[in-house]
Amino acid sequence: MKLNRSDHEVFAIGSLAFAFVAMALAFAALVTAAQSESRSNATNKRVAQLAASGVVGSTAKVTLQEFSMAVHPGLVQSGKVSLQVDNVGSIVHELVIVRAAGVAALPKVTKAGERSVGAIDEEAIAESDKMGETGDVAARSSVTKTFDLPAGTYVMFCNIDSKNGGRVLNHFTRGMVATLLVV
Ligand SMILES: [Cu+2]
Repeated sequence: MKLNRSDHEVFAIGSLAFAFVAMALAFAALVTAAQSESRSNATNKRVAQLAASGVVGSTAKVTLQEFSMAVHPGLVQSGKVSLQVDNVGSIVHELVIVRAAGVAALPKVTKAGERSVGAIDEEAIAESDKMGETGDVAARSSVTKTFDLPAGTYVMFCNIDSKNGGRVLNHFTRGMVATLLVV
């Protein structure tokens, strides 16, 4: 088939778009595979290659609001990791980052006391797994903070308790949690 110039261009743009989509899908699949708690050797090898490729950056954006936490991208390079934490909500939030296999692995408060039931029991987390926190991030404001993160899986959460008409409402229990993979 003989292609005229515009056909060539359409074909080229089409292949480029296809290559980009394929790359994005492969990347997403690898992130999912890498986040599973038991990685295969093949996945470990691909994660190592990806980490060495320079494709993975060392910054991520985290968006906080009532009541969710979203991180983009969810995969960063180990070492100094800079998190831009944007509170787009209308109340104060925070970001606490700890090393953990997953959300289920974190200790939870089982008896009402200083923290409400279901909140993360931060006092029960090993000091060596606590990577740091932003402190309070005011409504509609941003805080950028750098954390020193070796390769591993990290869970980020907001553990603030809000008083809501006499009831205590813990932000983690309402869904303010996200996972960050560091390779
Ligand atoms: Cu919060």
